Amino acid sequence: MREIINPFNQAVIAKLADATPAEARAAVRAARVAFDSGEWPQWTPEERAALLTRVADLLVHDRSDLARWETVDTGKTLAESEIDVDDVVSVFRYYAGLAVRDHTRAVDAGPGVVSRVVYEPVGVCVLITPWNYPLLQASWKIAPALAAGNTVVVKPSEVTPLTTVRLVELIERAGVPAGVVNLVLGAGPEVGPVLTSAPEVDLVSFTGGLATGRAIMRSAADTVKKIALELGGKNPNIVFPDADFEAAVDHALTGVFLHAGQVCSAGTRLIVHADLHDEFVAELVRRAEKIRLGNGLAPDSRSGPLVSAEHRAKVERHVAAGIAEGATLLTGGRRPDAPELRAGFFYLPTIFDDCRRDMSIVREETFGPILTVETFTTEDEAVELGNDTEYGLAGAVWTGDRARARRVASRLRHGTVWINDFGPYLPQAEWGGFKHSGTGRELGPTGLAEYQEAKHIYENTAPRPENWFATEDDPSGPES
Ligand code: TXE
Repeated sequence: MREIINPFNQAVIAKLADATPAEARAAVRAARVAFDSGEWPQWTPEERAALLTRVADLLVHDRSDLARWETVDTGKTLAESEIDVDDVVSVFRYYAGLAVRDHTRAVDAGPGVVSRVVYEPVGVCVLITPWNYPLLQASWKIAPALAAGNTVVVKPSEVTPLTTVRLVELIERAGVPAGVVNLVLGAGPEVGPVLTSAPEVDLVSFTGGLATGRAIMRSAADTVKKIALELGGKNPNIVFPDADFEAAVDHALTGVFLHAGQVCSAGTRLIVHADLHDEFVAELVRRAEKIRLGNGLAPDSRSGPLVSAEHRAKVERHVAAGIAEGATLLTGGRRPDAPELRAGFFYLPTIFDDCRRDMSIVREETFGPILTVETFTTEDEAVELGNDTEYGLAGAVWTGDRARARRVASRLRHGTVWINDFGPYLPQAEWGGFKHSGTGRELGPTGLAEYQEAKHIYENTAPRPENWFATEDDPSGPES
């Protein structure tokens, strides 16, 4: 039995059985059978949409319960967990709407031909999710996969599986046929490769770390699966001197310290104009030192702990590297002293100044409450710094000059760019990364298309021979 720990106090909140490799294979087979010969493929788009809407209604009904579980499992504040549940509801409703839209495209192929492109489900989809936004990430994959008519095998993170277990229960209560949604629990390295290499699987959608993403791509290569990967980021937040100071400071703070920085799109790289640097950074430090860390369930907590002891150890290694490389530690850089936080995996909001782009703390994803500060003087330099990363998930530009904002936004090589904001995403708008941040997109119409195959149906309404291979002595010669 695997013990699931509340990262605030290390209390065991659940015990769950990991799947064996044989059970993981059985889940894949169940999904295959349900796709190939079950009742699910006969469901109309309207019936699938109604299922997703029922799931959304059940989520609304169980909102506070789910939010509580998400908080004790991940450590994030209850307010964040509630927002997560609301977002998950929106995602199910959005894909219920897209499911019933007829995506068939008629192609004009001239007289005597009816040509159509239709969109069909890919088949069996393996959906692997991380520990930072368990419920949200599961919904970004499950909702479009079901909307498109696929069957799925869901593998949540072994660190925070609880709300995914609940979500799968809700989907069953909503009336999904047996075998359509299958849940596999367990450690990634053990059950993961079983799922990602299984010949019966057509697609793998994964959100998690870069190293695991690479391993999954390799593992899925022999069977040429479709792959969608979201692999995090090292996201620049560029601030010009003419930005709205109050708004920019506020968003810079939440952009990096929300959920203790365990956010793939966290604004971990502050790239601030030299003229604004001193005032801006001093204010950030002042506010960072006031962030109330605590139990996610307590209404006055503004940030919880890191998710695990292992993860905090990684953050500590990165901070040590930053100091060794010569970055100036302005605040944080250690665990908090407060006795009531000792049992949790807390780490103080940390700000490093005098950072250079070649430092590991600027280049590698820490996934913790660590902000690095770099400065620039020209627009070109800001863009160059913002793009100087192997990742390309998200970035922001703050300026009062709209023309400049749009210029910079169009030059940043990131999948999402915010202008005078940091963090929002919409179910209707694509989410995903350039470069090593991944391949494919979630959310929006492309988030559905990932789970569809395009099929061209070419119908000749007046067939006649072409006689391409006719010869002079062949009676079926070409017509003159
Ligand atoms: O994630 P993993 P980890 C980053 C972040 C973090 C680092 C490592 O920098 O510090 O990744 O975190 C499953 N085959 N992100 O190790 O391993 C695993 O069980 C198949 C960014 O916790 O990527 C879990 O369900 N699956 C990220 C999922 O992969 C495997 C969010 C993610 O775990 C597997 C989280 C394998 N061989 C961490 N090995 C983001 N993009 O937001 C593991 N898994």
